[in-house]
Amino acid sequence: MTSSKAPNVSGVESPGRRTVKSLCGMCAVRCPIQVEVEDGRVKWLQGNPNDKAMEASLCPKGAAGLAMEYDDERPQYPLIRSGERGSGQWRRASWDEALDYVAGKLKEVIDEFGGKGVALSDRGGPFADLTKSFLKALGSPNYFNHDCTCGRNAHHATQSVFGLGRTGAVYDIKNTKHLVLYGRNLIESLQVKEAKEFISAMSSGAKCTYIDPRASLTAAKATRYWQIRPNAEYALNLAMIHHVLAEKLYDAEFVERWCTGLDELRQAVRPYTLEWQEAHTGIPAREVRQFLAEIAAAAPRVIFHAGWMTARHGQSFYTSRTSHILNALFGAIETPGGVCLGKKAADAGKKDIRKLGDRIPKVEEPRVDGIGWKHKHWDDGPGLLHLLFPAIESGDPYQVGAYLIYRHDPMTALPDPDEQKRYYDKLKLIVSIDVNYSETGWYSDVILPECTYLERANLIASKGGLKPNFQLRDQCVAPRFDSRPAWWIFRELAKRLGVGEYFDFETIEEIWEYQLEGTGVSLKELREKGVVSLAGKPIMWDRADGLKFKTPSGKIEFISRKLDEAGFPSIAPFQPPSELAEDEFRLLFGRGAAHNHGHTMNNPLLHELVPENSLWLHPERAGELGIADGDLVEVMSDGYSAKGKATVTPWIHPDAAFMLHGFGRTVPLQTRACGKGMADQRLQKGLLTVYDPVGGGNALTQCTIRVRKA
Ligand SMILES: Nc1nc2c(c(=O)[nH]1)N[C@H]1C(S)=C(S)[C@@H](COP(=O)(O)OP(=O)(O)OC[C@H]3O[C@@H](n4cnc5c(=O)[nH]c(N)nc54)[C@H](O)[C@@H]3O)O[C@H]1N2
Ligand SMILES: Nc1nc2c(c(=O)[nH]1)N[C@H]1C(S)=C(S)[C@@H](COP(=O)(O)OP(=O)(O)OC[C@H]3O[C@@H](n4cnc5c(=O)[nH]c(N)nc54)[C@H](O)[C@@H]3O)O[C@H]1N2
Ligand code: SF4
Ligand SMILES: [Mo]
Repeated sequence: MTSSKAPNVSGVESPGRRTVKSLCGMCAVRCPIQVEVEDGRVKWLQGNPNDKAMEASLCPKGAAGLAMEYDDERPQYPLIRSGERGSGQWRRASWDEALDYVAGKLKEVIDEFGGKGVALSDRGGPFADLTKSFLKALGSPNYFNHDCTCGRNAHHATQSVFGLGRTGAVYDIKNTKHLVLYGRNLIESLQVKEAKEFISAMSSGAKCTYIDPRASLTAAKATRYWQIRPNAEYALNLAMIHHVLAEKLYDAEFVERWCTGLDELRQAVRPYTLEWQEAHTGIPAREVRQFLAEIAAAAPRVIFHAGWMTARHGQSFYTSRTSHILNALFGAIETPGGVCLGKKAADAGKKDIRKLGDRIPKVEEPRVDGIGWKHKHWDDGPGLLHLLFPAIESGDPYQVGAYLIYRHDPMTALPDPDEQKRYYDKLKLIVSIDVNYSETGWYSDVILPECTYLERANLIASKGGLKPNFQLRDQCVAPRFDSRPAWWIFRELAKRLGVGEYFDFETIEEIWEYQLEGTGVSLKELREKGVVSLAGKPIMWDRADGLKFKTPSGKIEFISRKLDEAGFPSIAPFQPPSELAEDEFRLLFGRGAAHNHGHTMNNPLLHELVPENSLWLHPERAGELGIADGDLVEVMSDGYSAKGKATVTPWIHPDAAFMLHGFGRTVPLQTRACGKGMADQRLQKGLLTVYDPVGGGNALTQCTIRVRKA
């Protein structure tokens, strides 16, 4: 078996100029891009001009793709650990050697525990057919992704109301009259198209109410900002629903036609008046009353954003759930400027792409995290990664021995990396497939370097929305180092494990042809355009008779039968956040426009823009501690502390402290980022297995800290 040469897409090494349509890979939004290549080098990156909403632009991270590509501080060849885990001692390996090593260990695990003893997590998204198929071929149900620390609560909440996943609720921001955001920081935690739509709506006179304990740049663009007490917005939503029902501000016709459970909803929110919420949220009742009058006047062109990430506490699920109930009460469903229902290829009358997994027999084994059998109210797709850890420790319901990590960094993305290590130490094999040195990669047994997004091609992506489409990430240049694309890596492992028949593709073009068969879309067109839309215009269903909800009742469920069956209330009583001791702060976190999670901190350009994070503190609280703006502070949580600068500002709630996520890197080979700033996930001590019991997502904002001047 020879694996000495990277499997380049044909033509990629030809001299001269080429223009390639592809997808950005600097974050998981995957904006359509156009790449100018000259003599095998990337010269210019911009948004795909065919995509009108992109207007050829990129965000700062997208533009810094060039700096990432030509940076040498990334893994350049396979590495096998030669010292203790985490010791930073590695030896260089050839691909054959590294793959033989990984396959050998996987075989041992499979012989001992069966295929189900192999778990894998990745970044999810439209390319996950590859990793899911790999596991399926091994007979493992244990596919996980990042989502337990991202959108899971909002996902499950959206399912409980509409029967659709989180991304099945499509916000028509461009045409809205009033957008309500609960910490959804559209301007900084951005997707290029969405940020542009927001600015365009605001310049056409739309209003935005932004609710967040700290004022982000989105607050600066909003027409109203409420500095809400952290983790209390569910109280606000309950009271708003109460008021909307009591004052009959809702769209009775829409609710009568499409919603179930109105009477029970009315009953459930009876105790929660606008005055009641004031004590919990700090938002004056009269302001909420005025706000709801504005919303009622603008309805149905209004959006209560159910969140992507936002606050992550024990009742996040109910916050998202009640936001969608508010959307439904105002009739803001499947209407311009409201929340539209996502469509798939079939809704455009087209055949979707074929999956690699279609050819592989179904796995009958139960998931190790209990989802689908023990926990039936959760979607079994990517499960909940935090539930893998206790199973690794207890061997209940069965033993997992190997963990493959592809485009994921759990020691940055999940709380308390030190606690994670305890679990990892029970595994026989940990492999990281990454383009960077991740925190988890550094603690693993083998690092397999993937080619960067500019150096590789991916499977074709099928994307839902109002205009479902197919998208292609094409290869722009040959890899600079001894790295390989994921499809090749998993194929090579599959071959070594005796399931190569399911991955019998020599080139990515063969995979693309397989995927496109019968769809009516040609590879030629896809490569020319980068994105091929399956519908001429946005598909909107008829609100009189054509809406489709995949709930048990076929309607919008204010009261969910599925939740009932699982023993959870559809509208739970509000639980105030735990009391803070006098010297405690609730640690909040979020993103800035210049970085993506923890993997751009070492990018030469982005590092220059934002080299470290700081701790936001309210002047009153900072004053009590003798801390002035710019002072060095020590931030402490149970048994862990970090040092960084203080930003003293009234734009943060006095109960809270805030920092950007992703800093405080520890891998010494990332010389720019190593040791700079503070790592929020390391401060989240003891929270690895603390989660919202109904939504399933990690309760990250339940973290409390103490601060002193350093
Ligand atoms: N404390 C705290 N925890 C959080 C968050 C937070 O704000 N605070 N945010 C949460 C959210 S919203 C999310 S989505 C998750 C994100 O968590 P992750 O998905 O883990 O985050 P990323 O840094 O995007 O990517 C993970 C890894 O993918 C690698 N990578 C990037 N591009 C490629 C590529 O092309 N190929 C390969 N093979 N690897 C690549 C990166 O180098 C990085 O090591 O974290 C969550 N966890
Ligand atoms: N530049 C950039 N853009 C990104 C990403 C990135 O890494 N960088 N990541 C992408 C990903 S994976 C995701 S999930 C999205 C996340 O996008 P968002 O959901 O917008 O999430 P965050 O940036 O984490 O912002 C969270 C905000 O919630 C606020 N918050 C904290 N507690 C509360 C509370 O109790 N109530 C309210 N109302 N607000 C609260 C915080 O103060 C913070 O401002 O961003 C995406 N876009
Ligand atoms: S939002 Fe920025 S980094 Fe993310 S895909 Fe789009 S251009 Fe790239
Ligand atoms: Mo996320």
